[in-house]
Amino acid sequence: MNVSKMLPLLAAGIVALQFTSDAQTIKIASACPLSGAQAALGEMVKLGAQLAVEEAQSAFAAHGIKLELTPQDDQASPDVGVAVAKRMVNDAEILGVVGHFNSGVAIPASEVYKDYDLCMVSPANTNPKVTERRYPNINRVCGRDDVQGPVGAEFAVTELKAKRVLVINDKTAYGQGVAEAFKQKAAGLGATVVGFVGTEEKANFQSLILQMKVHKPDFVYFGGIYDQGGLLLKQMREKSIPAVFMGPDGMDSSEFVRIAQNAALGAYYTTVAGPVDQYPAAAEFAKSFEAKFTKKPESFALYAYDSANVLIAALKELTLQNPGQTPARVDVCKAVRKISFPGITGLIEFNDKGDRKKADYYIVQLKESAYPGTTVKVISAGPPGN
Ligand code: ABU
Repeated sequence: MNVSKMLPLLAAGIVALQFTSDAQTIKIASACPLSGAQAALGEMVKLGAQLAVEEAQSAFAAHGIKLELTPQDDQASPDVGVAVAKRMVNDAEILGVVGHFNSGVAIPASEVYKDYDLCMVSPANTNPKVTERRYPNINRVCGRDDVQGPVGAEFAVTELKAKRVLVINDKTAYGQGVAEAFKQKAAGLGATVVGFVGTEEKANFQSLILQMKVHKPDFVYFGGIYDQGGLLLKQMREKSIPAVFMGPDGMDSSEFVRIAQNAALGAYYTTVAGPVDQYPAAAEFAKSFEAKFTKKPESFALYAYDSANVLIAALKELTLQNPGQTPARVDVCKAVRKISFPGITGLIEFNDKGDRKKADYYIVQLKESAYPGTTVKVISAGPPGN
């Protein structure tokens, strides 16, 4: 049966997709932690990308192309991420990567992608270095930590009146970078930074809590991910540390609230991926996501959906230009870089570094111990220097 005859039947759900052995396959990979302590955030990235790919499959099938998602688990580890990247560049059918989640993984993995012109669109990497290297194949649809950190600091000092600030980080490229950016801005606005501490501790934060008892901060900023941040906050409250708590978008997960429990009440986080209710265009996406996966989409699922759709739009354009030919990876990179795509998170266009021309930054408070919190402020900004 030829493809044009199949389409009405497909639309009616009468036949399953069938491809001859010479059908062209194009794969989009998702690359994020699917196991380990950060798997909850990684799952949102994978599912967002999966929904976008599944929605696009029939359009590609009409041109004899089998579009697939190939989910990869980088375990939030730079070494595993590089190994995954090396494997992916050798699969000629992979023409784009949605990921990674962690900047500390994306930075070394993208050194591999660069040599093979494999296009990466990250829904979540916020460290400036991801795009500051100006690689033509590396892009992000989210904002950057040199804006996110200062946005949090300005809110902390000018609106919450933070005076004595303890800044903690997880010693990763992401956590340390965003904590530095927060610290500099908070100090510039007149707050006293009583300490800047890196920790890889995952279970027992008593030595940090001892420092809080000594230095008496009225504000604690934690640059890192929810698995550490949630537990740190829980243990702070158990030891009656009253300081206001804020973290960056690494806290943007229902797992943060599950781990911190009642201690989450009142905490703040900044995020580059706002709650679903902040995006009117995401209502349909949210319905389809919940119907398909029987769970609500969290913020980074929206950004992964948009990242995948940016790649899909570029691939559609290229396959229409040259029917029957697999697009060259380098052409995918070029098409993505010049895209103007109306995503569910707004218009997506990249500058010459691969940063989104205008990104949104949210300040969210957990007014109840329930995710997502309440958006208290939204700032739209371009990347620094633009
Ligand atoms: N920005 C969310 C945390 C991931 C990262 O950039 O490392």
